[in-house]
Amino acid sequence: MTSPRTHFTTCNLCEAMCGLSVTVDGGKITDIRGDHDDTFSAGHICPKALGLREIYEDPDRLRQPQRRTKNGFVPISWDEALSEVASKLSAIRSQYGRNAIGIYAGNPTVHNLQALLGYAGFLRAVGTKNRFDANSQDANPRLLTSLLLYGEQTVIPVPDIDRTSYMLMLGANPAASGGSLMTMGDVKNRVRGVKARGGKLVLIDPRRSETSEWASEHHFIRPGGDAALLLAILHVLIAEQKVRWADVRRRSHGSERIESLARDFAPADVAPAIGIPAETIVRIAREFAAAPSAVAYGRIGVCQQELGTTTSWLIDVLNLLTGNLDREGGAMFPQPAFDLGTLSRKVVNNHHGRWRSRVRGLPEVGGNLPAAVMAEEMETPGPGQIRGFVSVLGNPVASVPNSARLDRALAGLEFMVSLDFYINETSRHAHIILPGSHALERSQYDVVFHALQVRNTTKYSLPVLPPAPDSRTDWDILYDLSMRLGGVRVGLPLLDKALQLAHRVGLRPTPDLIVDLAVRTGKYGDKLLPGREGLSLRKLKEAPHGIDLGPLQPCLQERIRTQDGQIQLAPPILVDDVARVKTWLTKAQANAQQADAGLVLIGRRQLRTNNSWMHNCPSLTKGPDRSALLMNPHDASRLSLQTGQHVQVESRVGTVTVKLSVTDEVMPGVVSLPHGFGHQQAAATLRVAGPLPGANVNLLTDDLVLDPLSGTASLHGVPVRVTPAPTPSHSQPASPTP
Ligand SMILES: Nc1nc2c(c(=O)[nH]1)N[C@H]1C(S)=C(S)[C@@H](COP(=O)(O)OP(=O)(O)OC[C@H]3O[C@@H](n4cnc5c(=O)[nH]c(N)nc54)[C@H](O)[C@@H]3O)O[C@H]1N2
Ligand SMILES: Nc1nc2c(c(=O)[nH]1)N[C@H]1C(S)=C(S)[C@@H](COP(=O)(O)OP(=O)(O)OC[C@H]3O[C@@H](n4cnc5c(=O)[nH]c(N)nc54)[C@H](O)[C@@H]3O)O[C@H]1N2
Ligand code: SF4
Ligand SMILES: [Mo]
Repeated sequence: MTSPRTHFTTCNLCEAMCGLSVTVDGGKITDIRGDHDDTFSAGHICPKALGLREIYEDPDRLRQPQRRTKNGFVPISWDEALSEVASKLSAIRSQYGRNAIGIYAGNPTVHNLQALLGYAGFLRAVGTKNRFDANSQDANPRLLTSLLLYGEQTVIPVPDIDRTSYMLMLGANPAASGGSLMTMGDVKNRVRGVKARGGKLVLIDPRRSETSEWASEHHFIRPGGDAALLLAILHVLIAEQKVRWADVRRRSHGSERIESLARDFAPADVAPAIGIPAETIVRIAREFAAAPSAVAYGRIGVCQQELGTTTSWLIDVLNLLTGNLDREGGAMFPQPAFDLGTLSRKVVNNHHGRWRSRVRGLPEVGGNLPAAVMAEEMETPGPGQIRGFVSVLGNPVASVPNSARLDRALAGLEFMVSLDFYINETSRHAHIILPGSHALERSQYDVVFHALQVRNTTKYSLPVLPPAPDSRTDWDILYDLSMRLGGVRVGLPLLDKALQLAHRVGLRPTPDLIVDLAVRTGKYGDKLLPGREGLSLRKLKEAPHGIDLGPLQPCLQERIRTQDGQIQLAPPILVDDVARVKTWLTKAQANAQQADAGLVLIGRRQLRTNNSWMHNCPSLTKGPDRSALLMNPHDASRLSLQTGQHVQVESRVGTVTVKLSVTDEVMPGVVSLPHGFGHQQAAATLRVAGPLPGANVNLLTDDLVLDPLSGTASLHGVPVRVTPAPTPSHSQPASPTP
C-alpha cells in the first residue's frame, strides 16, 4: 500500500508558468490542480494542465526509440538508435560538409530545461549554418528589435501589467494564449486587473477575441495595419508636442529621424486603410500620453506579418517617446536569477545577417535562418543542400508556411531523425525517432520564461514522477549525440577536454548542475562563496512554491549592451523599412475603396489547443467542433454562404475544405482559421487527434511571403478565396507548387 503524495511543479505547456500541485498515488497521477501557494501564479491554471496527465497515460506516446521500416515503425534499443543517428549524420557531414545537416528546434525546446540546455551543446557539436527554430514563425521581430535597439536579443521589455494605468495591446490574446513574452502566472487576474484598478486596456485585433471581454475597448484593425497605426499615434504625439525630446535624447540616439518619419502618417490618411477612425487614433494617442503610466505591447498578431520587425520597433518607440520605457507601469526589463543573456552571448549568437540562406539569401537572426526556407534548402541541388535533418521537439509540417511543400521535401531526405514522443505529421518522415521522457519525470527550471516575467521570481521543481524504466530525458539524448558527433564545445579548451574524458568514464554534467552554477553566479546568487547569503539550487529546492524577488525595477542601464550604453532608436534598416509601410498603406487605401476587395485569412489560438500537438488529449478535444472558418455576415451574404456549410478556402499555395461559421466576431474582409488542426495524415498513430475535423492552416500560408528583415513568416493577412465546397470532407492535399 502506498499513500498519495502531493508534489509542486510548474506547468511547462505555455509561457504563463502556472504553479501546479500534482498528487501521485501508486505511480499514477490522481490529481492536478493550481498551487494556491505559488508565489507567482496564486492557483491559476487552465484546462491544458490536465493534459499533462493525459499525455503521461497516452498509449500513443512513445516510450522507446523507433525505426521506420517498410511495415511501419518498430521499437529498437537506445544504443542502436543513438549509434545509427550519430553514424548517419557523421557520414552526411563527411561527404557533403556540415551545412548538409539541417536542424529545426521547435517551440517546446524552450519550455524544457533538459532540451534547451542539450540543444545549445548539440548545435555547437554539429556546427551547421542551416539552423532553424520556431522564432521565425513567432518572436524574431521582437528579438531583432531588441538586438538593434539594446544590443542584445534577450533584453526584452515586458509590460508592467500589475502597475500600469493604460495598456495598448496589439495582436495578442492572453485570455486564450496565457500571455506571451509577458509571463504572467495569474493570467486572468493580472489582465483584468488593469481595468479593475480604474485603468484602461485597449485591444487592437481583427477579431473580437476572448481578451476583449477583459478589455475596456476593442477596435478592429485591417491585418497588417499596426505599423501605420503606431506611426499615426506618433504623428499626433509629435504634432501636439507631447514628447519630452530632451529626455528622449538623453537616453537614445536617432530621435530626430522619428520626427520626420511620423510626419507622413496623419490619422486622417491612415484611418480608412486600417479601419480605425481618425478621431479614435487621436484619442488613443492623447490618452496614452496623459496616463500616469502607459504601455504598448504587441505579440504574434504583429510579429507574424510582413511588417513584423518595424511594428515591434514602433511599439518600443512609442513607449520611449512617452517616457514609459524602463519605468514603473510601463515597459520594463526583468532581472532573472538565471540570466539568459549569458547564454545568449556565448551560445545563441547575438547577431543578424552574418550569413544568409543559400537559395533565397535571407539573413540569419541570432544564428537561425527562417524556417520558411527549409523546404527549398532541401529541394535545391548544389553545395550546402540539406540532406540530413534533425527535428528537435518540433512539428514543422504542421507549423511552417506552405507545409505541403515541406512535407514533400522531408520525404526526399537521405536521413532524418525526430526527437519527439509522438509519431505525427513530421516525425512520420523520420528514419529514427528518439522520444524524450515526460515533463513530470524531469526537473524543471524555466530559463527562458523567468526572463520574460511581469514580476521577478524564481522557481525550481524536482521531478514529480520517477523516470520510467529505460527512459532518457531530452538532455540525455542530445548530450549523448553531441559527444558522438565530436563533443560539446563550451569554447574553453580545458573544460571541453575534461567533458570528453568524463564522458568516456560515463560521467556527464546535469542540467541541474548548470542551473546551480548559473543561479549562484547570477544577480541574486551566493557567488559560489560558502557562507555567503544568496541563491543556489539548494535554496531553490527549499522553496517548492518559488521565491519572490520583487516587482520589476528600472534597470536598462545595467542590461543594455550597445557600445555606448545608449538606445539606438533609429537603426537604418528600420528607418528604411518605413517605405514598406507606405507601400502597404497605398495598397490598403486602394482596397478600402473597393466593396469587393477580397478576403484575407488570419489565425487564432484557443484555450484548449497547444500549437500543433495536444489534440491527442481527450479532455481538450471533447465538446463542440472548434475548427471552423469564421467569416463576417457582410461577406457571407455577399458570397451567399451560411453557417454549417462546408467551404473551400484557396490561397496561392493550397486549398482546404472546412466548415463555415458566420459571426461578427471577425471584421468584414477577414476570415479566421485556428492553428494546430488537421491531423489526418497521422491518424494511425494519433488516434484521438486523427479523426477530428479541421484542416492544417499552413496548407494555405505562403512560404514566399515574410518579413524580409527577420524572416518571420506572414501567417496572418494571407489573401484567400472562399467558395462553397462540392462535398463535405476534412481537407484536401494542397495543389502542387514550386
Ligand atoms: N498558421 C500558423 N502557424 C503557426 C502559428 C500560428 O499562429 N499560425 N504559430 C507559430 C508559433 S508561435 C510557434 S511557436 C510554432 C510552433 O510549432 P513547432 O515549433 O513545430 O512546435 P509544436 O507545434 O509545439 O510541436 C512540438 C512537437 O514537440 C513534441 N513535444 C512536445 N513536448 C515534448 C517534450 O517534452 N519532449 C519531446 N521529445 N517532444 C515533445 C510534440 O509531440 C510536437 O511534435 O508554430 C508556428 N506556426
Ligand atoms: N492555448 C494556447 N496557448 C498558447 C499557444 C497555443 O497554441 N494555445 N501557443 C503558445 C505560443 S507558441 C505563443 S507564441 C503564444 C502566442 O500568444 P498570443 O500572441 O497572445 O496568441 P494569439 O492568441 O495567437 O493572439 C494573436 C492575436 O493577433 C490577432 N491578429 C492577427 N493578425 C493581426 C494583425 O495584423 N494585427 C493585430 N493587431 N492583430 C492581429 C489574432 O486575431 C489573435 O487574436 O501563445 C502561447 N500559448
Ligand atoms: S495557462 Fe499555460 S502554464 Fe498555466 S496551466 Fe494553462 S497551459 Fe499550463
Ligand atoms: Mo510560439
